[in-house]
Amino acid sequence: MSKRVPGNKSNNMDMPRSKTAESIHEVREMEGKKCSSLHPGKFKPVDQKVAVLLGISFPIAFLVFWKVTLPFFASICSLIIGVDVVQTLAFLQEDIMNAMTSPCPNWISAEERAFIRNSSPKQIRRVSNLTFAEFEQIVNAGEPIVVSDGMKDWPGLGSLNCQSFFSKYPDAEYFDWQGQVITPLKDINKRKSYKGLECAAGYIDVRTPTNAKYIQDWVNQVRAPYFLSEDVYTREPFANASHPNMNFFIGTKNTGVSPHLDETCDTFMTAQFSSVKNWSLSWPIKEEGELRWSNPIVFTLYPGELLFWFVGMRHHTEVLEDCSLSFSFQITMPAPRDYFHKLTQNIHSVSETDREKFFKQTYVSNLDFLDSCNIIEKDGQSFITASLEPVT
Ligand SMILES: O=C(O)CCC(=O)C(=O)O
Repeated sequence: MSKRVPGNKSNNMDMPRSKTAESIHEVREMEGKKCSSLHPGKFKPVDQKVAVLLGISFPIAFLVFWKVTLPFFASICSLIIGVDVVQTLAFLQEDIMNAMTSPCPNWISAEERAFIRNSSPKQIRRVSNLTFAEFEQIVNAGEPIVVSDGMKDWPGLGSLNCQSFFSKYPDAEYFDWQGQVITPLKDINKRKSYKGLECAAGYIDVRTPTNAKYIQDWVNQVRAPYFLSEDVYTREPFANASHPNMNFFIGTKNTGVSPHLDETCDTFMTAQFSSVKNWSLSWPIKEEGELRWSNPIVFTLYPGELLFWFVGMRHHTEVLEDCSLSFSFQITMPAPRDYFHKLTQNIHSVSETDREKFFKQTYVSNLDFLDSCNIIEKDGQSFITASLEPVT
């Protein structure tokens, strides 16, 4: 006798058709009992319409919760527990949302974004055909400035961009902020967890032993700005051609550098070679007896432009498209005299506790770094510098 196995096709062949259908129905009903606790005894496959309805309504419900319910409760809470707590929660909400929607690590917090959004109505001054006397006057006042024709005679302008830079200097060492690793440029597309140049943002320090062999080549790509009397970034005794005070920044779209302050006395000159970048700059001001950061001026820097900014200035950058390549130089001459005097006066007019609180907003580690800066005269020129020692 052959053994009958339920569900075996050959065993059901000789059954009447309606009986087979009945058995299948029974088996399905059994299966339904096993796996559905919502409707014990009855299994109904989910209706397609219901599935579509659920698929649409869930995101809508989430959106309503995120955009309406949560803000509504936030405003109720602000009345009960105070605006600061609610503001912190709102920043947290924005940080979570950014972390969920961006492929790159969050390089700027919601709180810092809010600081930048609250920008000054003042526009940055853009100049061209500048003379040294005009430049000296602008620097003296510490007014950040863009010189739109600043790189007009620079050999690297038009030919240097991220791709040409990567292929020309394959073993140059690049420090990637997201991964916190040093990578040779030829491997920039092979960074762990990223496809191609995705989220790449970092810098090249020209003075590492591997990079130093390219210094002369890099110096050859640039010129002393036409409105300066001489080459201020390779000028003795504060720098020289083999130790120029320069660094390179590389960044892809939507990456950037969060607001920070460089603890140095020098003036910065940034030269934009490729792509466009948004910048913000702010500086310490005193209002109603309190030290605070001025509302930032926000502007875009385009290829071929030079930007000058000064000691004590808090800044952030964000790449707007493709891949940005820029060089930053630290220069000491001419000195931002009036600006520096006002700055130190403001900083020292408040208590040490207040000064500490103020600088901590921007992660300054050496609270007294400004005390090491001096303005000196040499060969009929004024310099701002932390040291008289030649750079060796
Ligand atoms: O150029 C940039 O993107 C950042 C520059 C910067 O933060 C710096 O030089 O300190």
